[in-house]
Amino acid sequence: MTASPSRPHSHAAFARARALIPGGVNSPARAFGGVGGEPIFFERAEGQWLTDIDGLQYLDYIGSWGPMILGHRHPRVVAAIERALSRGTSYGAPTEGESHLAELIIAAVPSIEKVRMVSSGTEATMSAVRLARGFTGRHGIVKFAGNYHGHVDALLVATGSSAATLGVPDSPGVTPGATRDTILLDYNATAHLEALFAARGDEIAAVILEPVVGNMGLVVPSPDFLAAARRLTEKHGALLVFDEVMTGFRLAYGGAQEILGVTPDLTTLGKIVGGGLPLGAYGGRREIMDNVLPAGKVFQAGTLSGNPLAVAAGTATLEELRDHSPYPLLERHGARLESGFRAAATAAGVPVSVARRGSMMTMFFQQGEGWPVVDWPTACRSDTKAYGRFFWGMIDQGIYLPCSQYEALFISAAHTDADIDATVAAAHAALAGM
Ligand code: KE4
Repeated sequence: MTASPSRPHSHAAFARARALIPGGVNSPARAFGGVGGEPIFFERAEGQWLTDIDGLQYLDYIGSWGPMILGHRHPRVVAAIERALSRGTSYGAPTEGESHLAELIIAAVPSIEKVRMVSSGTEATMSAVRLARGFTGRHGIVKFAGNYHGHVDALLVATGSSAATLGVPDSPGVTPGATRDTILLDYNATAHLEALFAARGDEIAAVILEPVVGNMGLVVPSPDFLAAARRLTEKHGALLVFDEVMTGFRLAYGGAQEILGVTPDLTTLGKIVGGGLPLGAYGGRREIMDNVLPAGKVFQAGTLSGNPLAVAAGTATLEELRDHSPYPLLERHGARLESGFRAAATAAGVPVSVARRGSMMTMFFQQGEGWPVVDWPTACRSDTKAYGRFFWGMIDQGIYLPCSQYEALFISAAHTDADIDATVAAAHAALAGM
């Protein structure tokens, strides 16, 4: 099933966009490459609902790839943006709102004593890597296959084998020089991480990882993996960087680090922290952050960093999350959706493995050899075509899931018990038809 027959306006819009914008989209994740067919164009959203340009409505389980934890157009967020808008849009000068948002972030995230705001998650991770290298005077950056940290040259490296390998550029235009100092391991490969540090610990500036992975589908860390990363970086004078662009304020108000009990040296944030407007951030211990220009010498800058509208949206979102914690509700919804999807797959005789943390979940279409999914090699064993059939089966019932097997779905605080029940019923129908 593709978008065009039942969505003529999206079909026409996509044809127009393709002539103007590479692939017709401003981010490849939206292109439906992982599920086939044409992307659907949307024109409005409210709460847990999306409306496309053909007037069709969908329960939204992408939430703009994470930011919309409160649902779309939350009244408190809309009002905050409108108040900020009435005073202007961008000054290129400091505002007190930025300090207020900084105070909220510092109060929430265990590892952050000082924070710098930027305009995207990519800017946050790029800046954190530069800062780690500037602070330690070292070059080596360790990353993990299946962990995505935005389109930073040094972190755009192929998913390598489970042994420590020198990063190989993953995209034309990323030069060998850009990834020469990038070391790639498999996620949860604790023994390999220990061996790497034993051999090259004094070369390593930082280890960067998703403390709960969303970008190969949902993969949780094994208990010893994060503990080893924390112990080894401490022992060898490297920094531990948690990329919480996706998990920050998502898994808990203090992010994954609050629930996992491991405190990194630096944390990167994005998505929810901007409340759906362009805002990212990176922060950590004062002694590290005070190396960032103009306090220190590590360069980083941005015309729209700390933009007043984005700061207003982020501040309202964090205050709402702090004042009315949605996390128990999100956990209840997640548990019901997980058990419902498992039951639907069992009833249909479709082999799947389901991974979930809070309101982030992935149903991998595979079982047996690759089960459970613990790293990129096991995630790669998924039947992406089967996922594509499931995706379209759900779309045809008005359920908008991530358009890739290698993404996590997101439940919002706007979703209701009835929405979860309807989604499970749709999964039964979609899987039965596979
Ligand atoms: P942005 O530059 O897209 O704001 O953030 C990059 C980024 C960094 N770190 C993590 C853990 C992330 O998940 C992301 C971005 N996530 C993808 C979805 N998996 C964004 C969707 C897209 O690229 O359009």
